[in-house]
Amino acid sequence: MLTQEQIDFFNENSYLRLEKVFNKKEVKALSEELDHVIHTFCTPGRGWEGPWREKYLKPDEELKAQLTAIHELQHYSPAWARAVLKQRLVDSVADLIGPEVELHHVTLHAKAPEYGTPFPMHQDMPFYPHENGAYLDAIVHVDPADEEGGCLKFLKGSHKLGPLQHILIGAPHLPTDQYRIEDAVSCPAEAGDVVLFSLHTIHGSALNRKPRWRRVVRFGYRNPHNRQVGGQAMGRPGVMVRGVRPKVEGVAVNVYGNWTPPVKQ
Ligand SMILES: O=C(O)CCC(=O)C(=O)O
Repeated sequence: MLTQEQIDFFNENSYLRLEKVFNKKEVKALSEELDHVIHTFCTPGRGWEGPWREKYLKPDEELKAQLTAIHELQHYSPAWARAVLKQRLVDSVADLIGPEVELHHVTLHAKAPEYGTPFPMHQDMPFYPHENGAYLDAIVHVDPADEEGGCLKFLKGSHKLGPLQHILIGAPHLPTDQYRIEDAVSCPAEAGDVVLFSLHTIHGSALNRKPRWRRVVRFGYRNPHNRQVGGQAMGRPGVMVRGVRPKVEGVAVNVYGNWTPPVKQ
């Protein structure tokens, strides 16, 4: 699915933008169903906390900054349930970490207009650590995002550093003086584009200053052989989106959740 040029780009830059993965009609359905979920289930919050906020935001911005988040949209909306299985997307992910691909989680980040909360430079590893780097985040753009609109930013080549020690005050983040957002490469994207990056890629994003929402949704995909060692959704089996689940030592597929079925006599 991916060209050698795209794979080389990912290996060198630690991210890859896939253009027009979702067409206009699909984006419209994703956008409308997402708005329904947001209005029915979400309350805007301040976004990630921590000392980094003083470095990224002026005092008035710090007070006004807003972010709306919710997990597992595929449980709320058929358009999002279809999206996690999108063939071109899961085949592209498989080219980088496959052949089998398991969905690990889905998370919305909707930055509010004019004061949409930024994200400090970080790896996603501390949020859901895994044994190795065979894990990709796929950021589905429901709205376009450019420099002024709080687009994603990446430190080139950073995924090769492996897991790094993060500051654990507020949300995990990296020291702002060593991993500077000013040194990162911006990745503007259009609605329908998907940006892939590794669990170990150092990334962040600036304030959304545009007078409209910037909605993106993160799909976390892993090779099912890559065992999770802690954090978000630990122990929860995910939907296999490519290939059939392999048996992996130490990974139980606990379809009962916390309920123990009665023993049938
Ligand atoms: O939504 C953003 O701008 C940043 C997203 C991010 O840092 C993440 O999904 O890990």
